[in-house]
Amino acid sequence: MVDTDSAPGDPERDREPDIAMWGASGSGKTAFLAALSIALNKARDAGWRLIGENPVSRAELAKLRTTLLHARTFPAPTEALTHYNWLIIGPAEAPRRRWWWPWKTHTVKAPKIKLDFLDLRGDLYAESESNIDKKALVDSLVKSRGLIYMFDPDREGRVGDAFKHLDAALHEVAGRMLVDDVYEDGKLPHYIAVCVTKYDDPRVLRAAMEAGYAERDPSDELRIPRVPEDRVRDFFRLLCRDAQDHNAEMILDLIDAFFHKDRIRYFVTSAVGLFIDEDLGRFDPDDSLNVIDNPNGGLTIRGAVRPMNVMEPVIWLGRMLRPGAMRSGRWEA
Ligand SMILES: Nc1nc2c(ncn2[C@@H]2O[C@H](COP(=O)(O)OP(=O)(O)O)[C@@H](O)[C@H]2O)c(=O)[nH]1
Ligand SMILES: [Mg+2]
Repeated sequence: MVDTDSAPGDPERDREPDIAMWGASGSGKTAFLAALSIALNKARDAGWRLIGENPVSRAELAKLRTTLLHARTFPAPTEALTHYNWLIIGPAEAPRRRWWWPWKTHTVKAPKIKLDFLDLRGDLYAESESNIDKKALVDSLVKSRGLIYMFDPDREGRVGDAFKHLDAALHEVAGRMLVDDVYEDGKLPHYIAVCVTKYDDPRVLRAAMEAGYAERDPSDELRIPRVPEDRVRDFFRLLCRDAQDHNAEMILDLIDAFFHKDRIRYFVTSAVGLFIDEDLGRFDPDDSLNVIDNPNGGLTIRGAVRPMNVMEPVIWLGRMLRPGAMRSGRWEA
């Protein structure tokens, strides 16, 4: 039920909801954030906005958006450990009346969620980040209550180190949070959105289509193949199975071991979305690539940027972490 009457000693009471993002370098974190502001802008009616809390974060947000929308390419790999503080502001609810004060309406504040994003050095596929970077990352995970965990199936197919990274990070966080008796059930208190990135990448899309995970909704004008919500976890398992590292299959077990089952959700995401030929007006499986190689050795985005499931994980976490939200992990309308 509604969690407004948590016990006075409850460590979760009155805390500011805070989301941290994490994933191997090159897994698509920066691109995801660039796409997040675009996705939130496109869906204005949903009423959620992303803003920078300080001048540096604001400037970076504008830069990321411009790179994707106007330069039509991906943000450059991060040079140094950078800490961004962004705020996601949700729609204010309708004013409420209280029974003991029925003549006065009580304005319900717009939900605010901190998005604490630590962009680690982006020297792609670096073997290990420095100790300072690691400490900052673990600090940010410990402080947060919502996690966005990025899993890049393409990288897993080649490098295969997601299990090693996840295992190490979760043990560090658990070592800091679970040794005393605050969380008596032995699980971390976070909600976690596990995001499979780069769905538009032909290897990922093909895997989804060939294994029958991608379905086209006849009511969707663009006929974009999507993995239905209730099958994403199984699709994730398939990708882990196909990974370079056989341990990858244990990623699901690892997540289950550390988090409450009803606080885990899986999403299939893409920062740029699939290519849609505007003349044809719908998805064509033989022409779905939205990125092409450019002469500078980078990638150019071909068509419109249509972020896929970029806003959804963040809003889900926002709703779950909102003071008074249902703690069951169920999507609350
Ligand atoms: N096809 C495709 N490639 C992506 C996507 N997101 C990221 N990438 C690629 O992955 C690279 C690394 O992404 P980046 O966001 O910098 O990763 P980070 O190190 O986790 O911040 C980018 O330069 C792109 O080439 C996506 O949604 N689709
Ligand atoms: Mg980055």
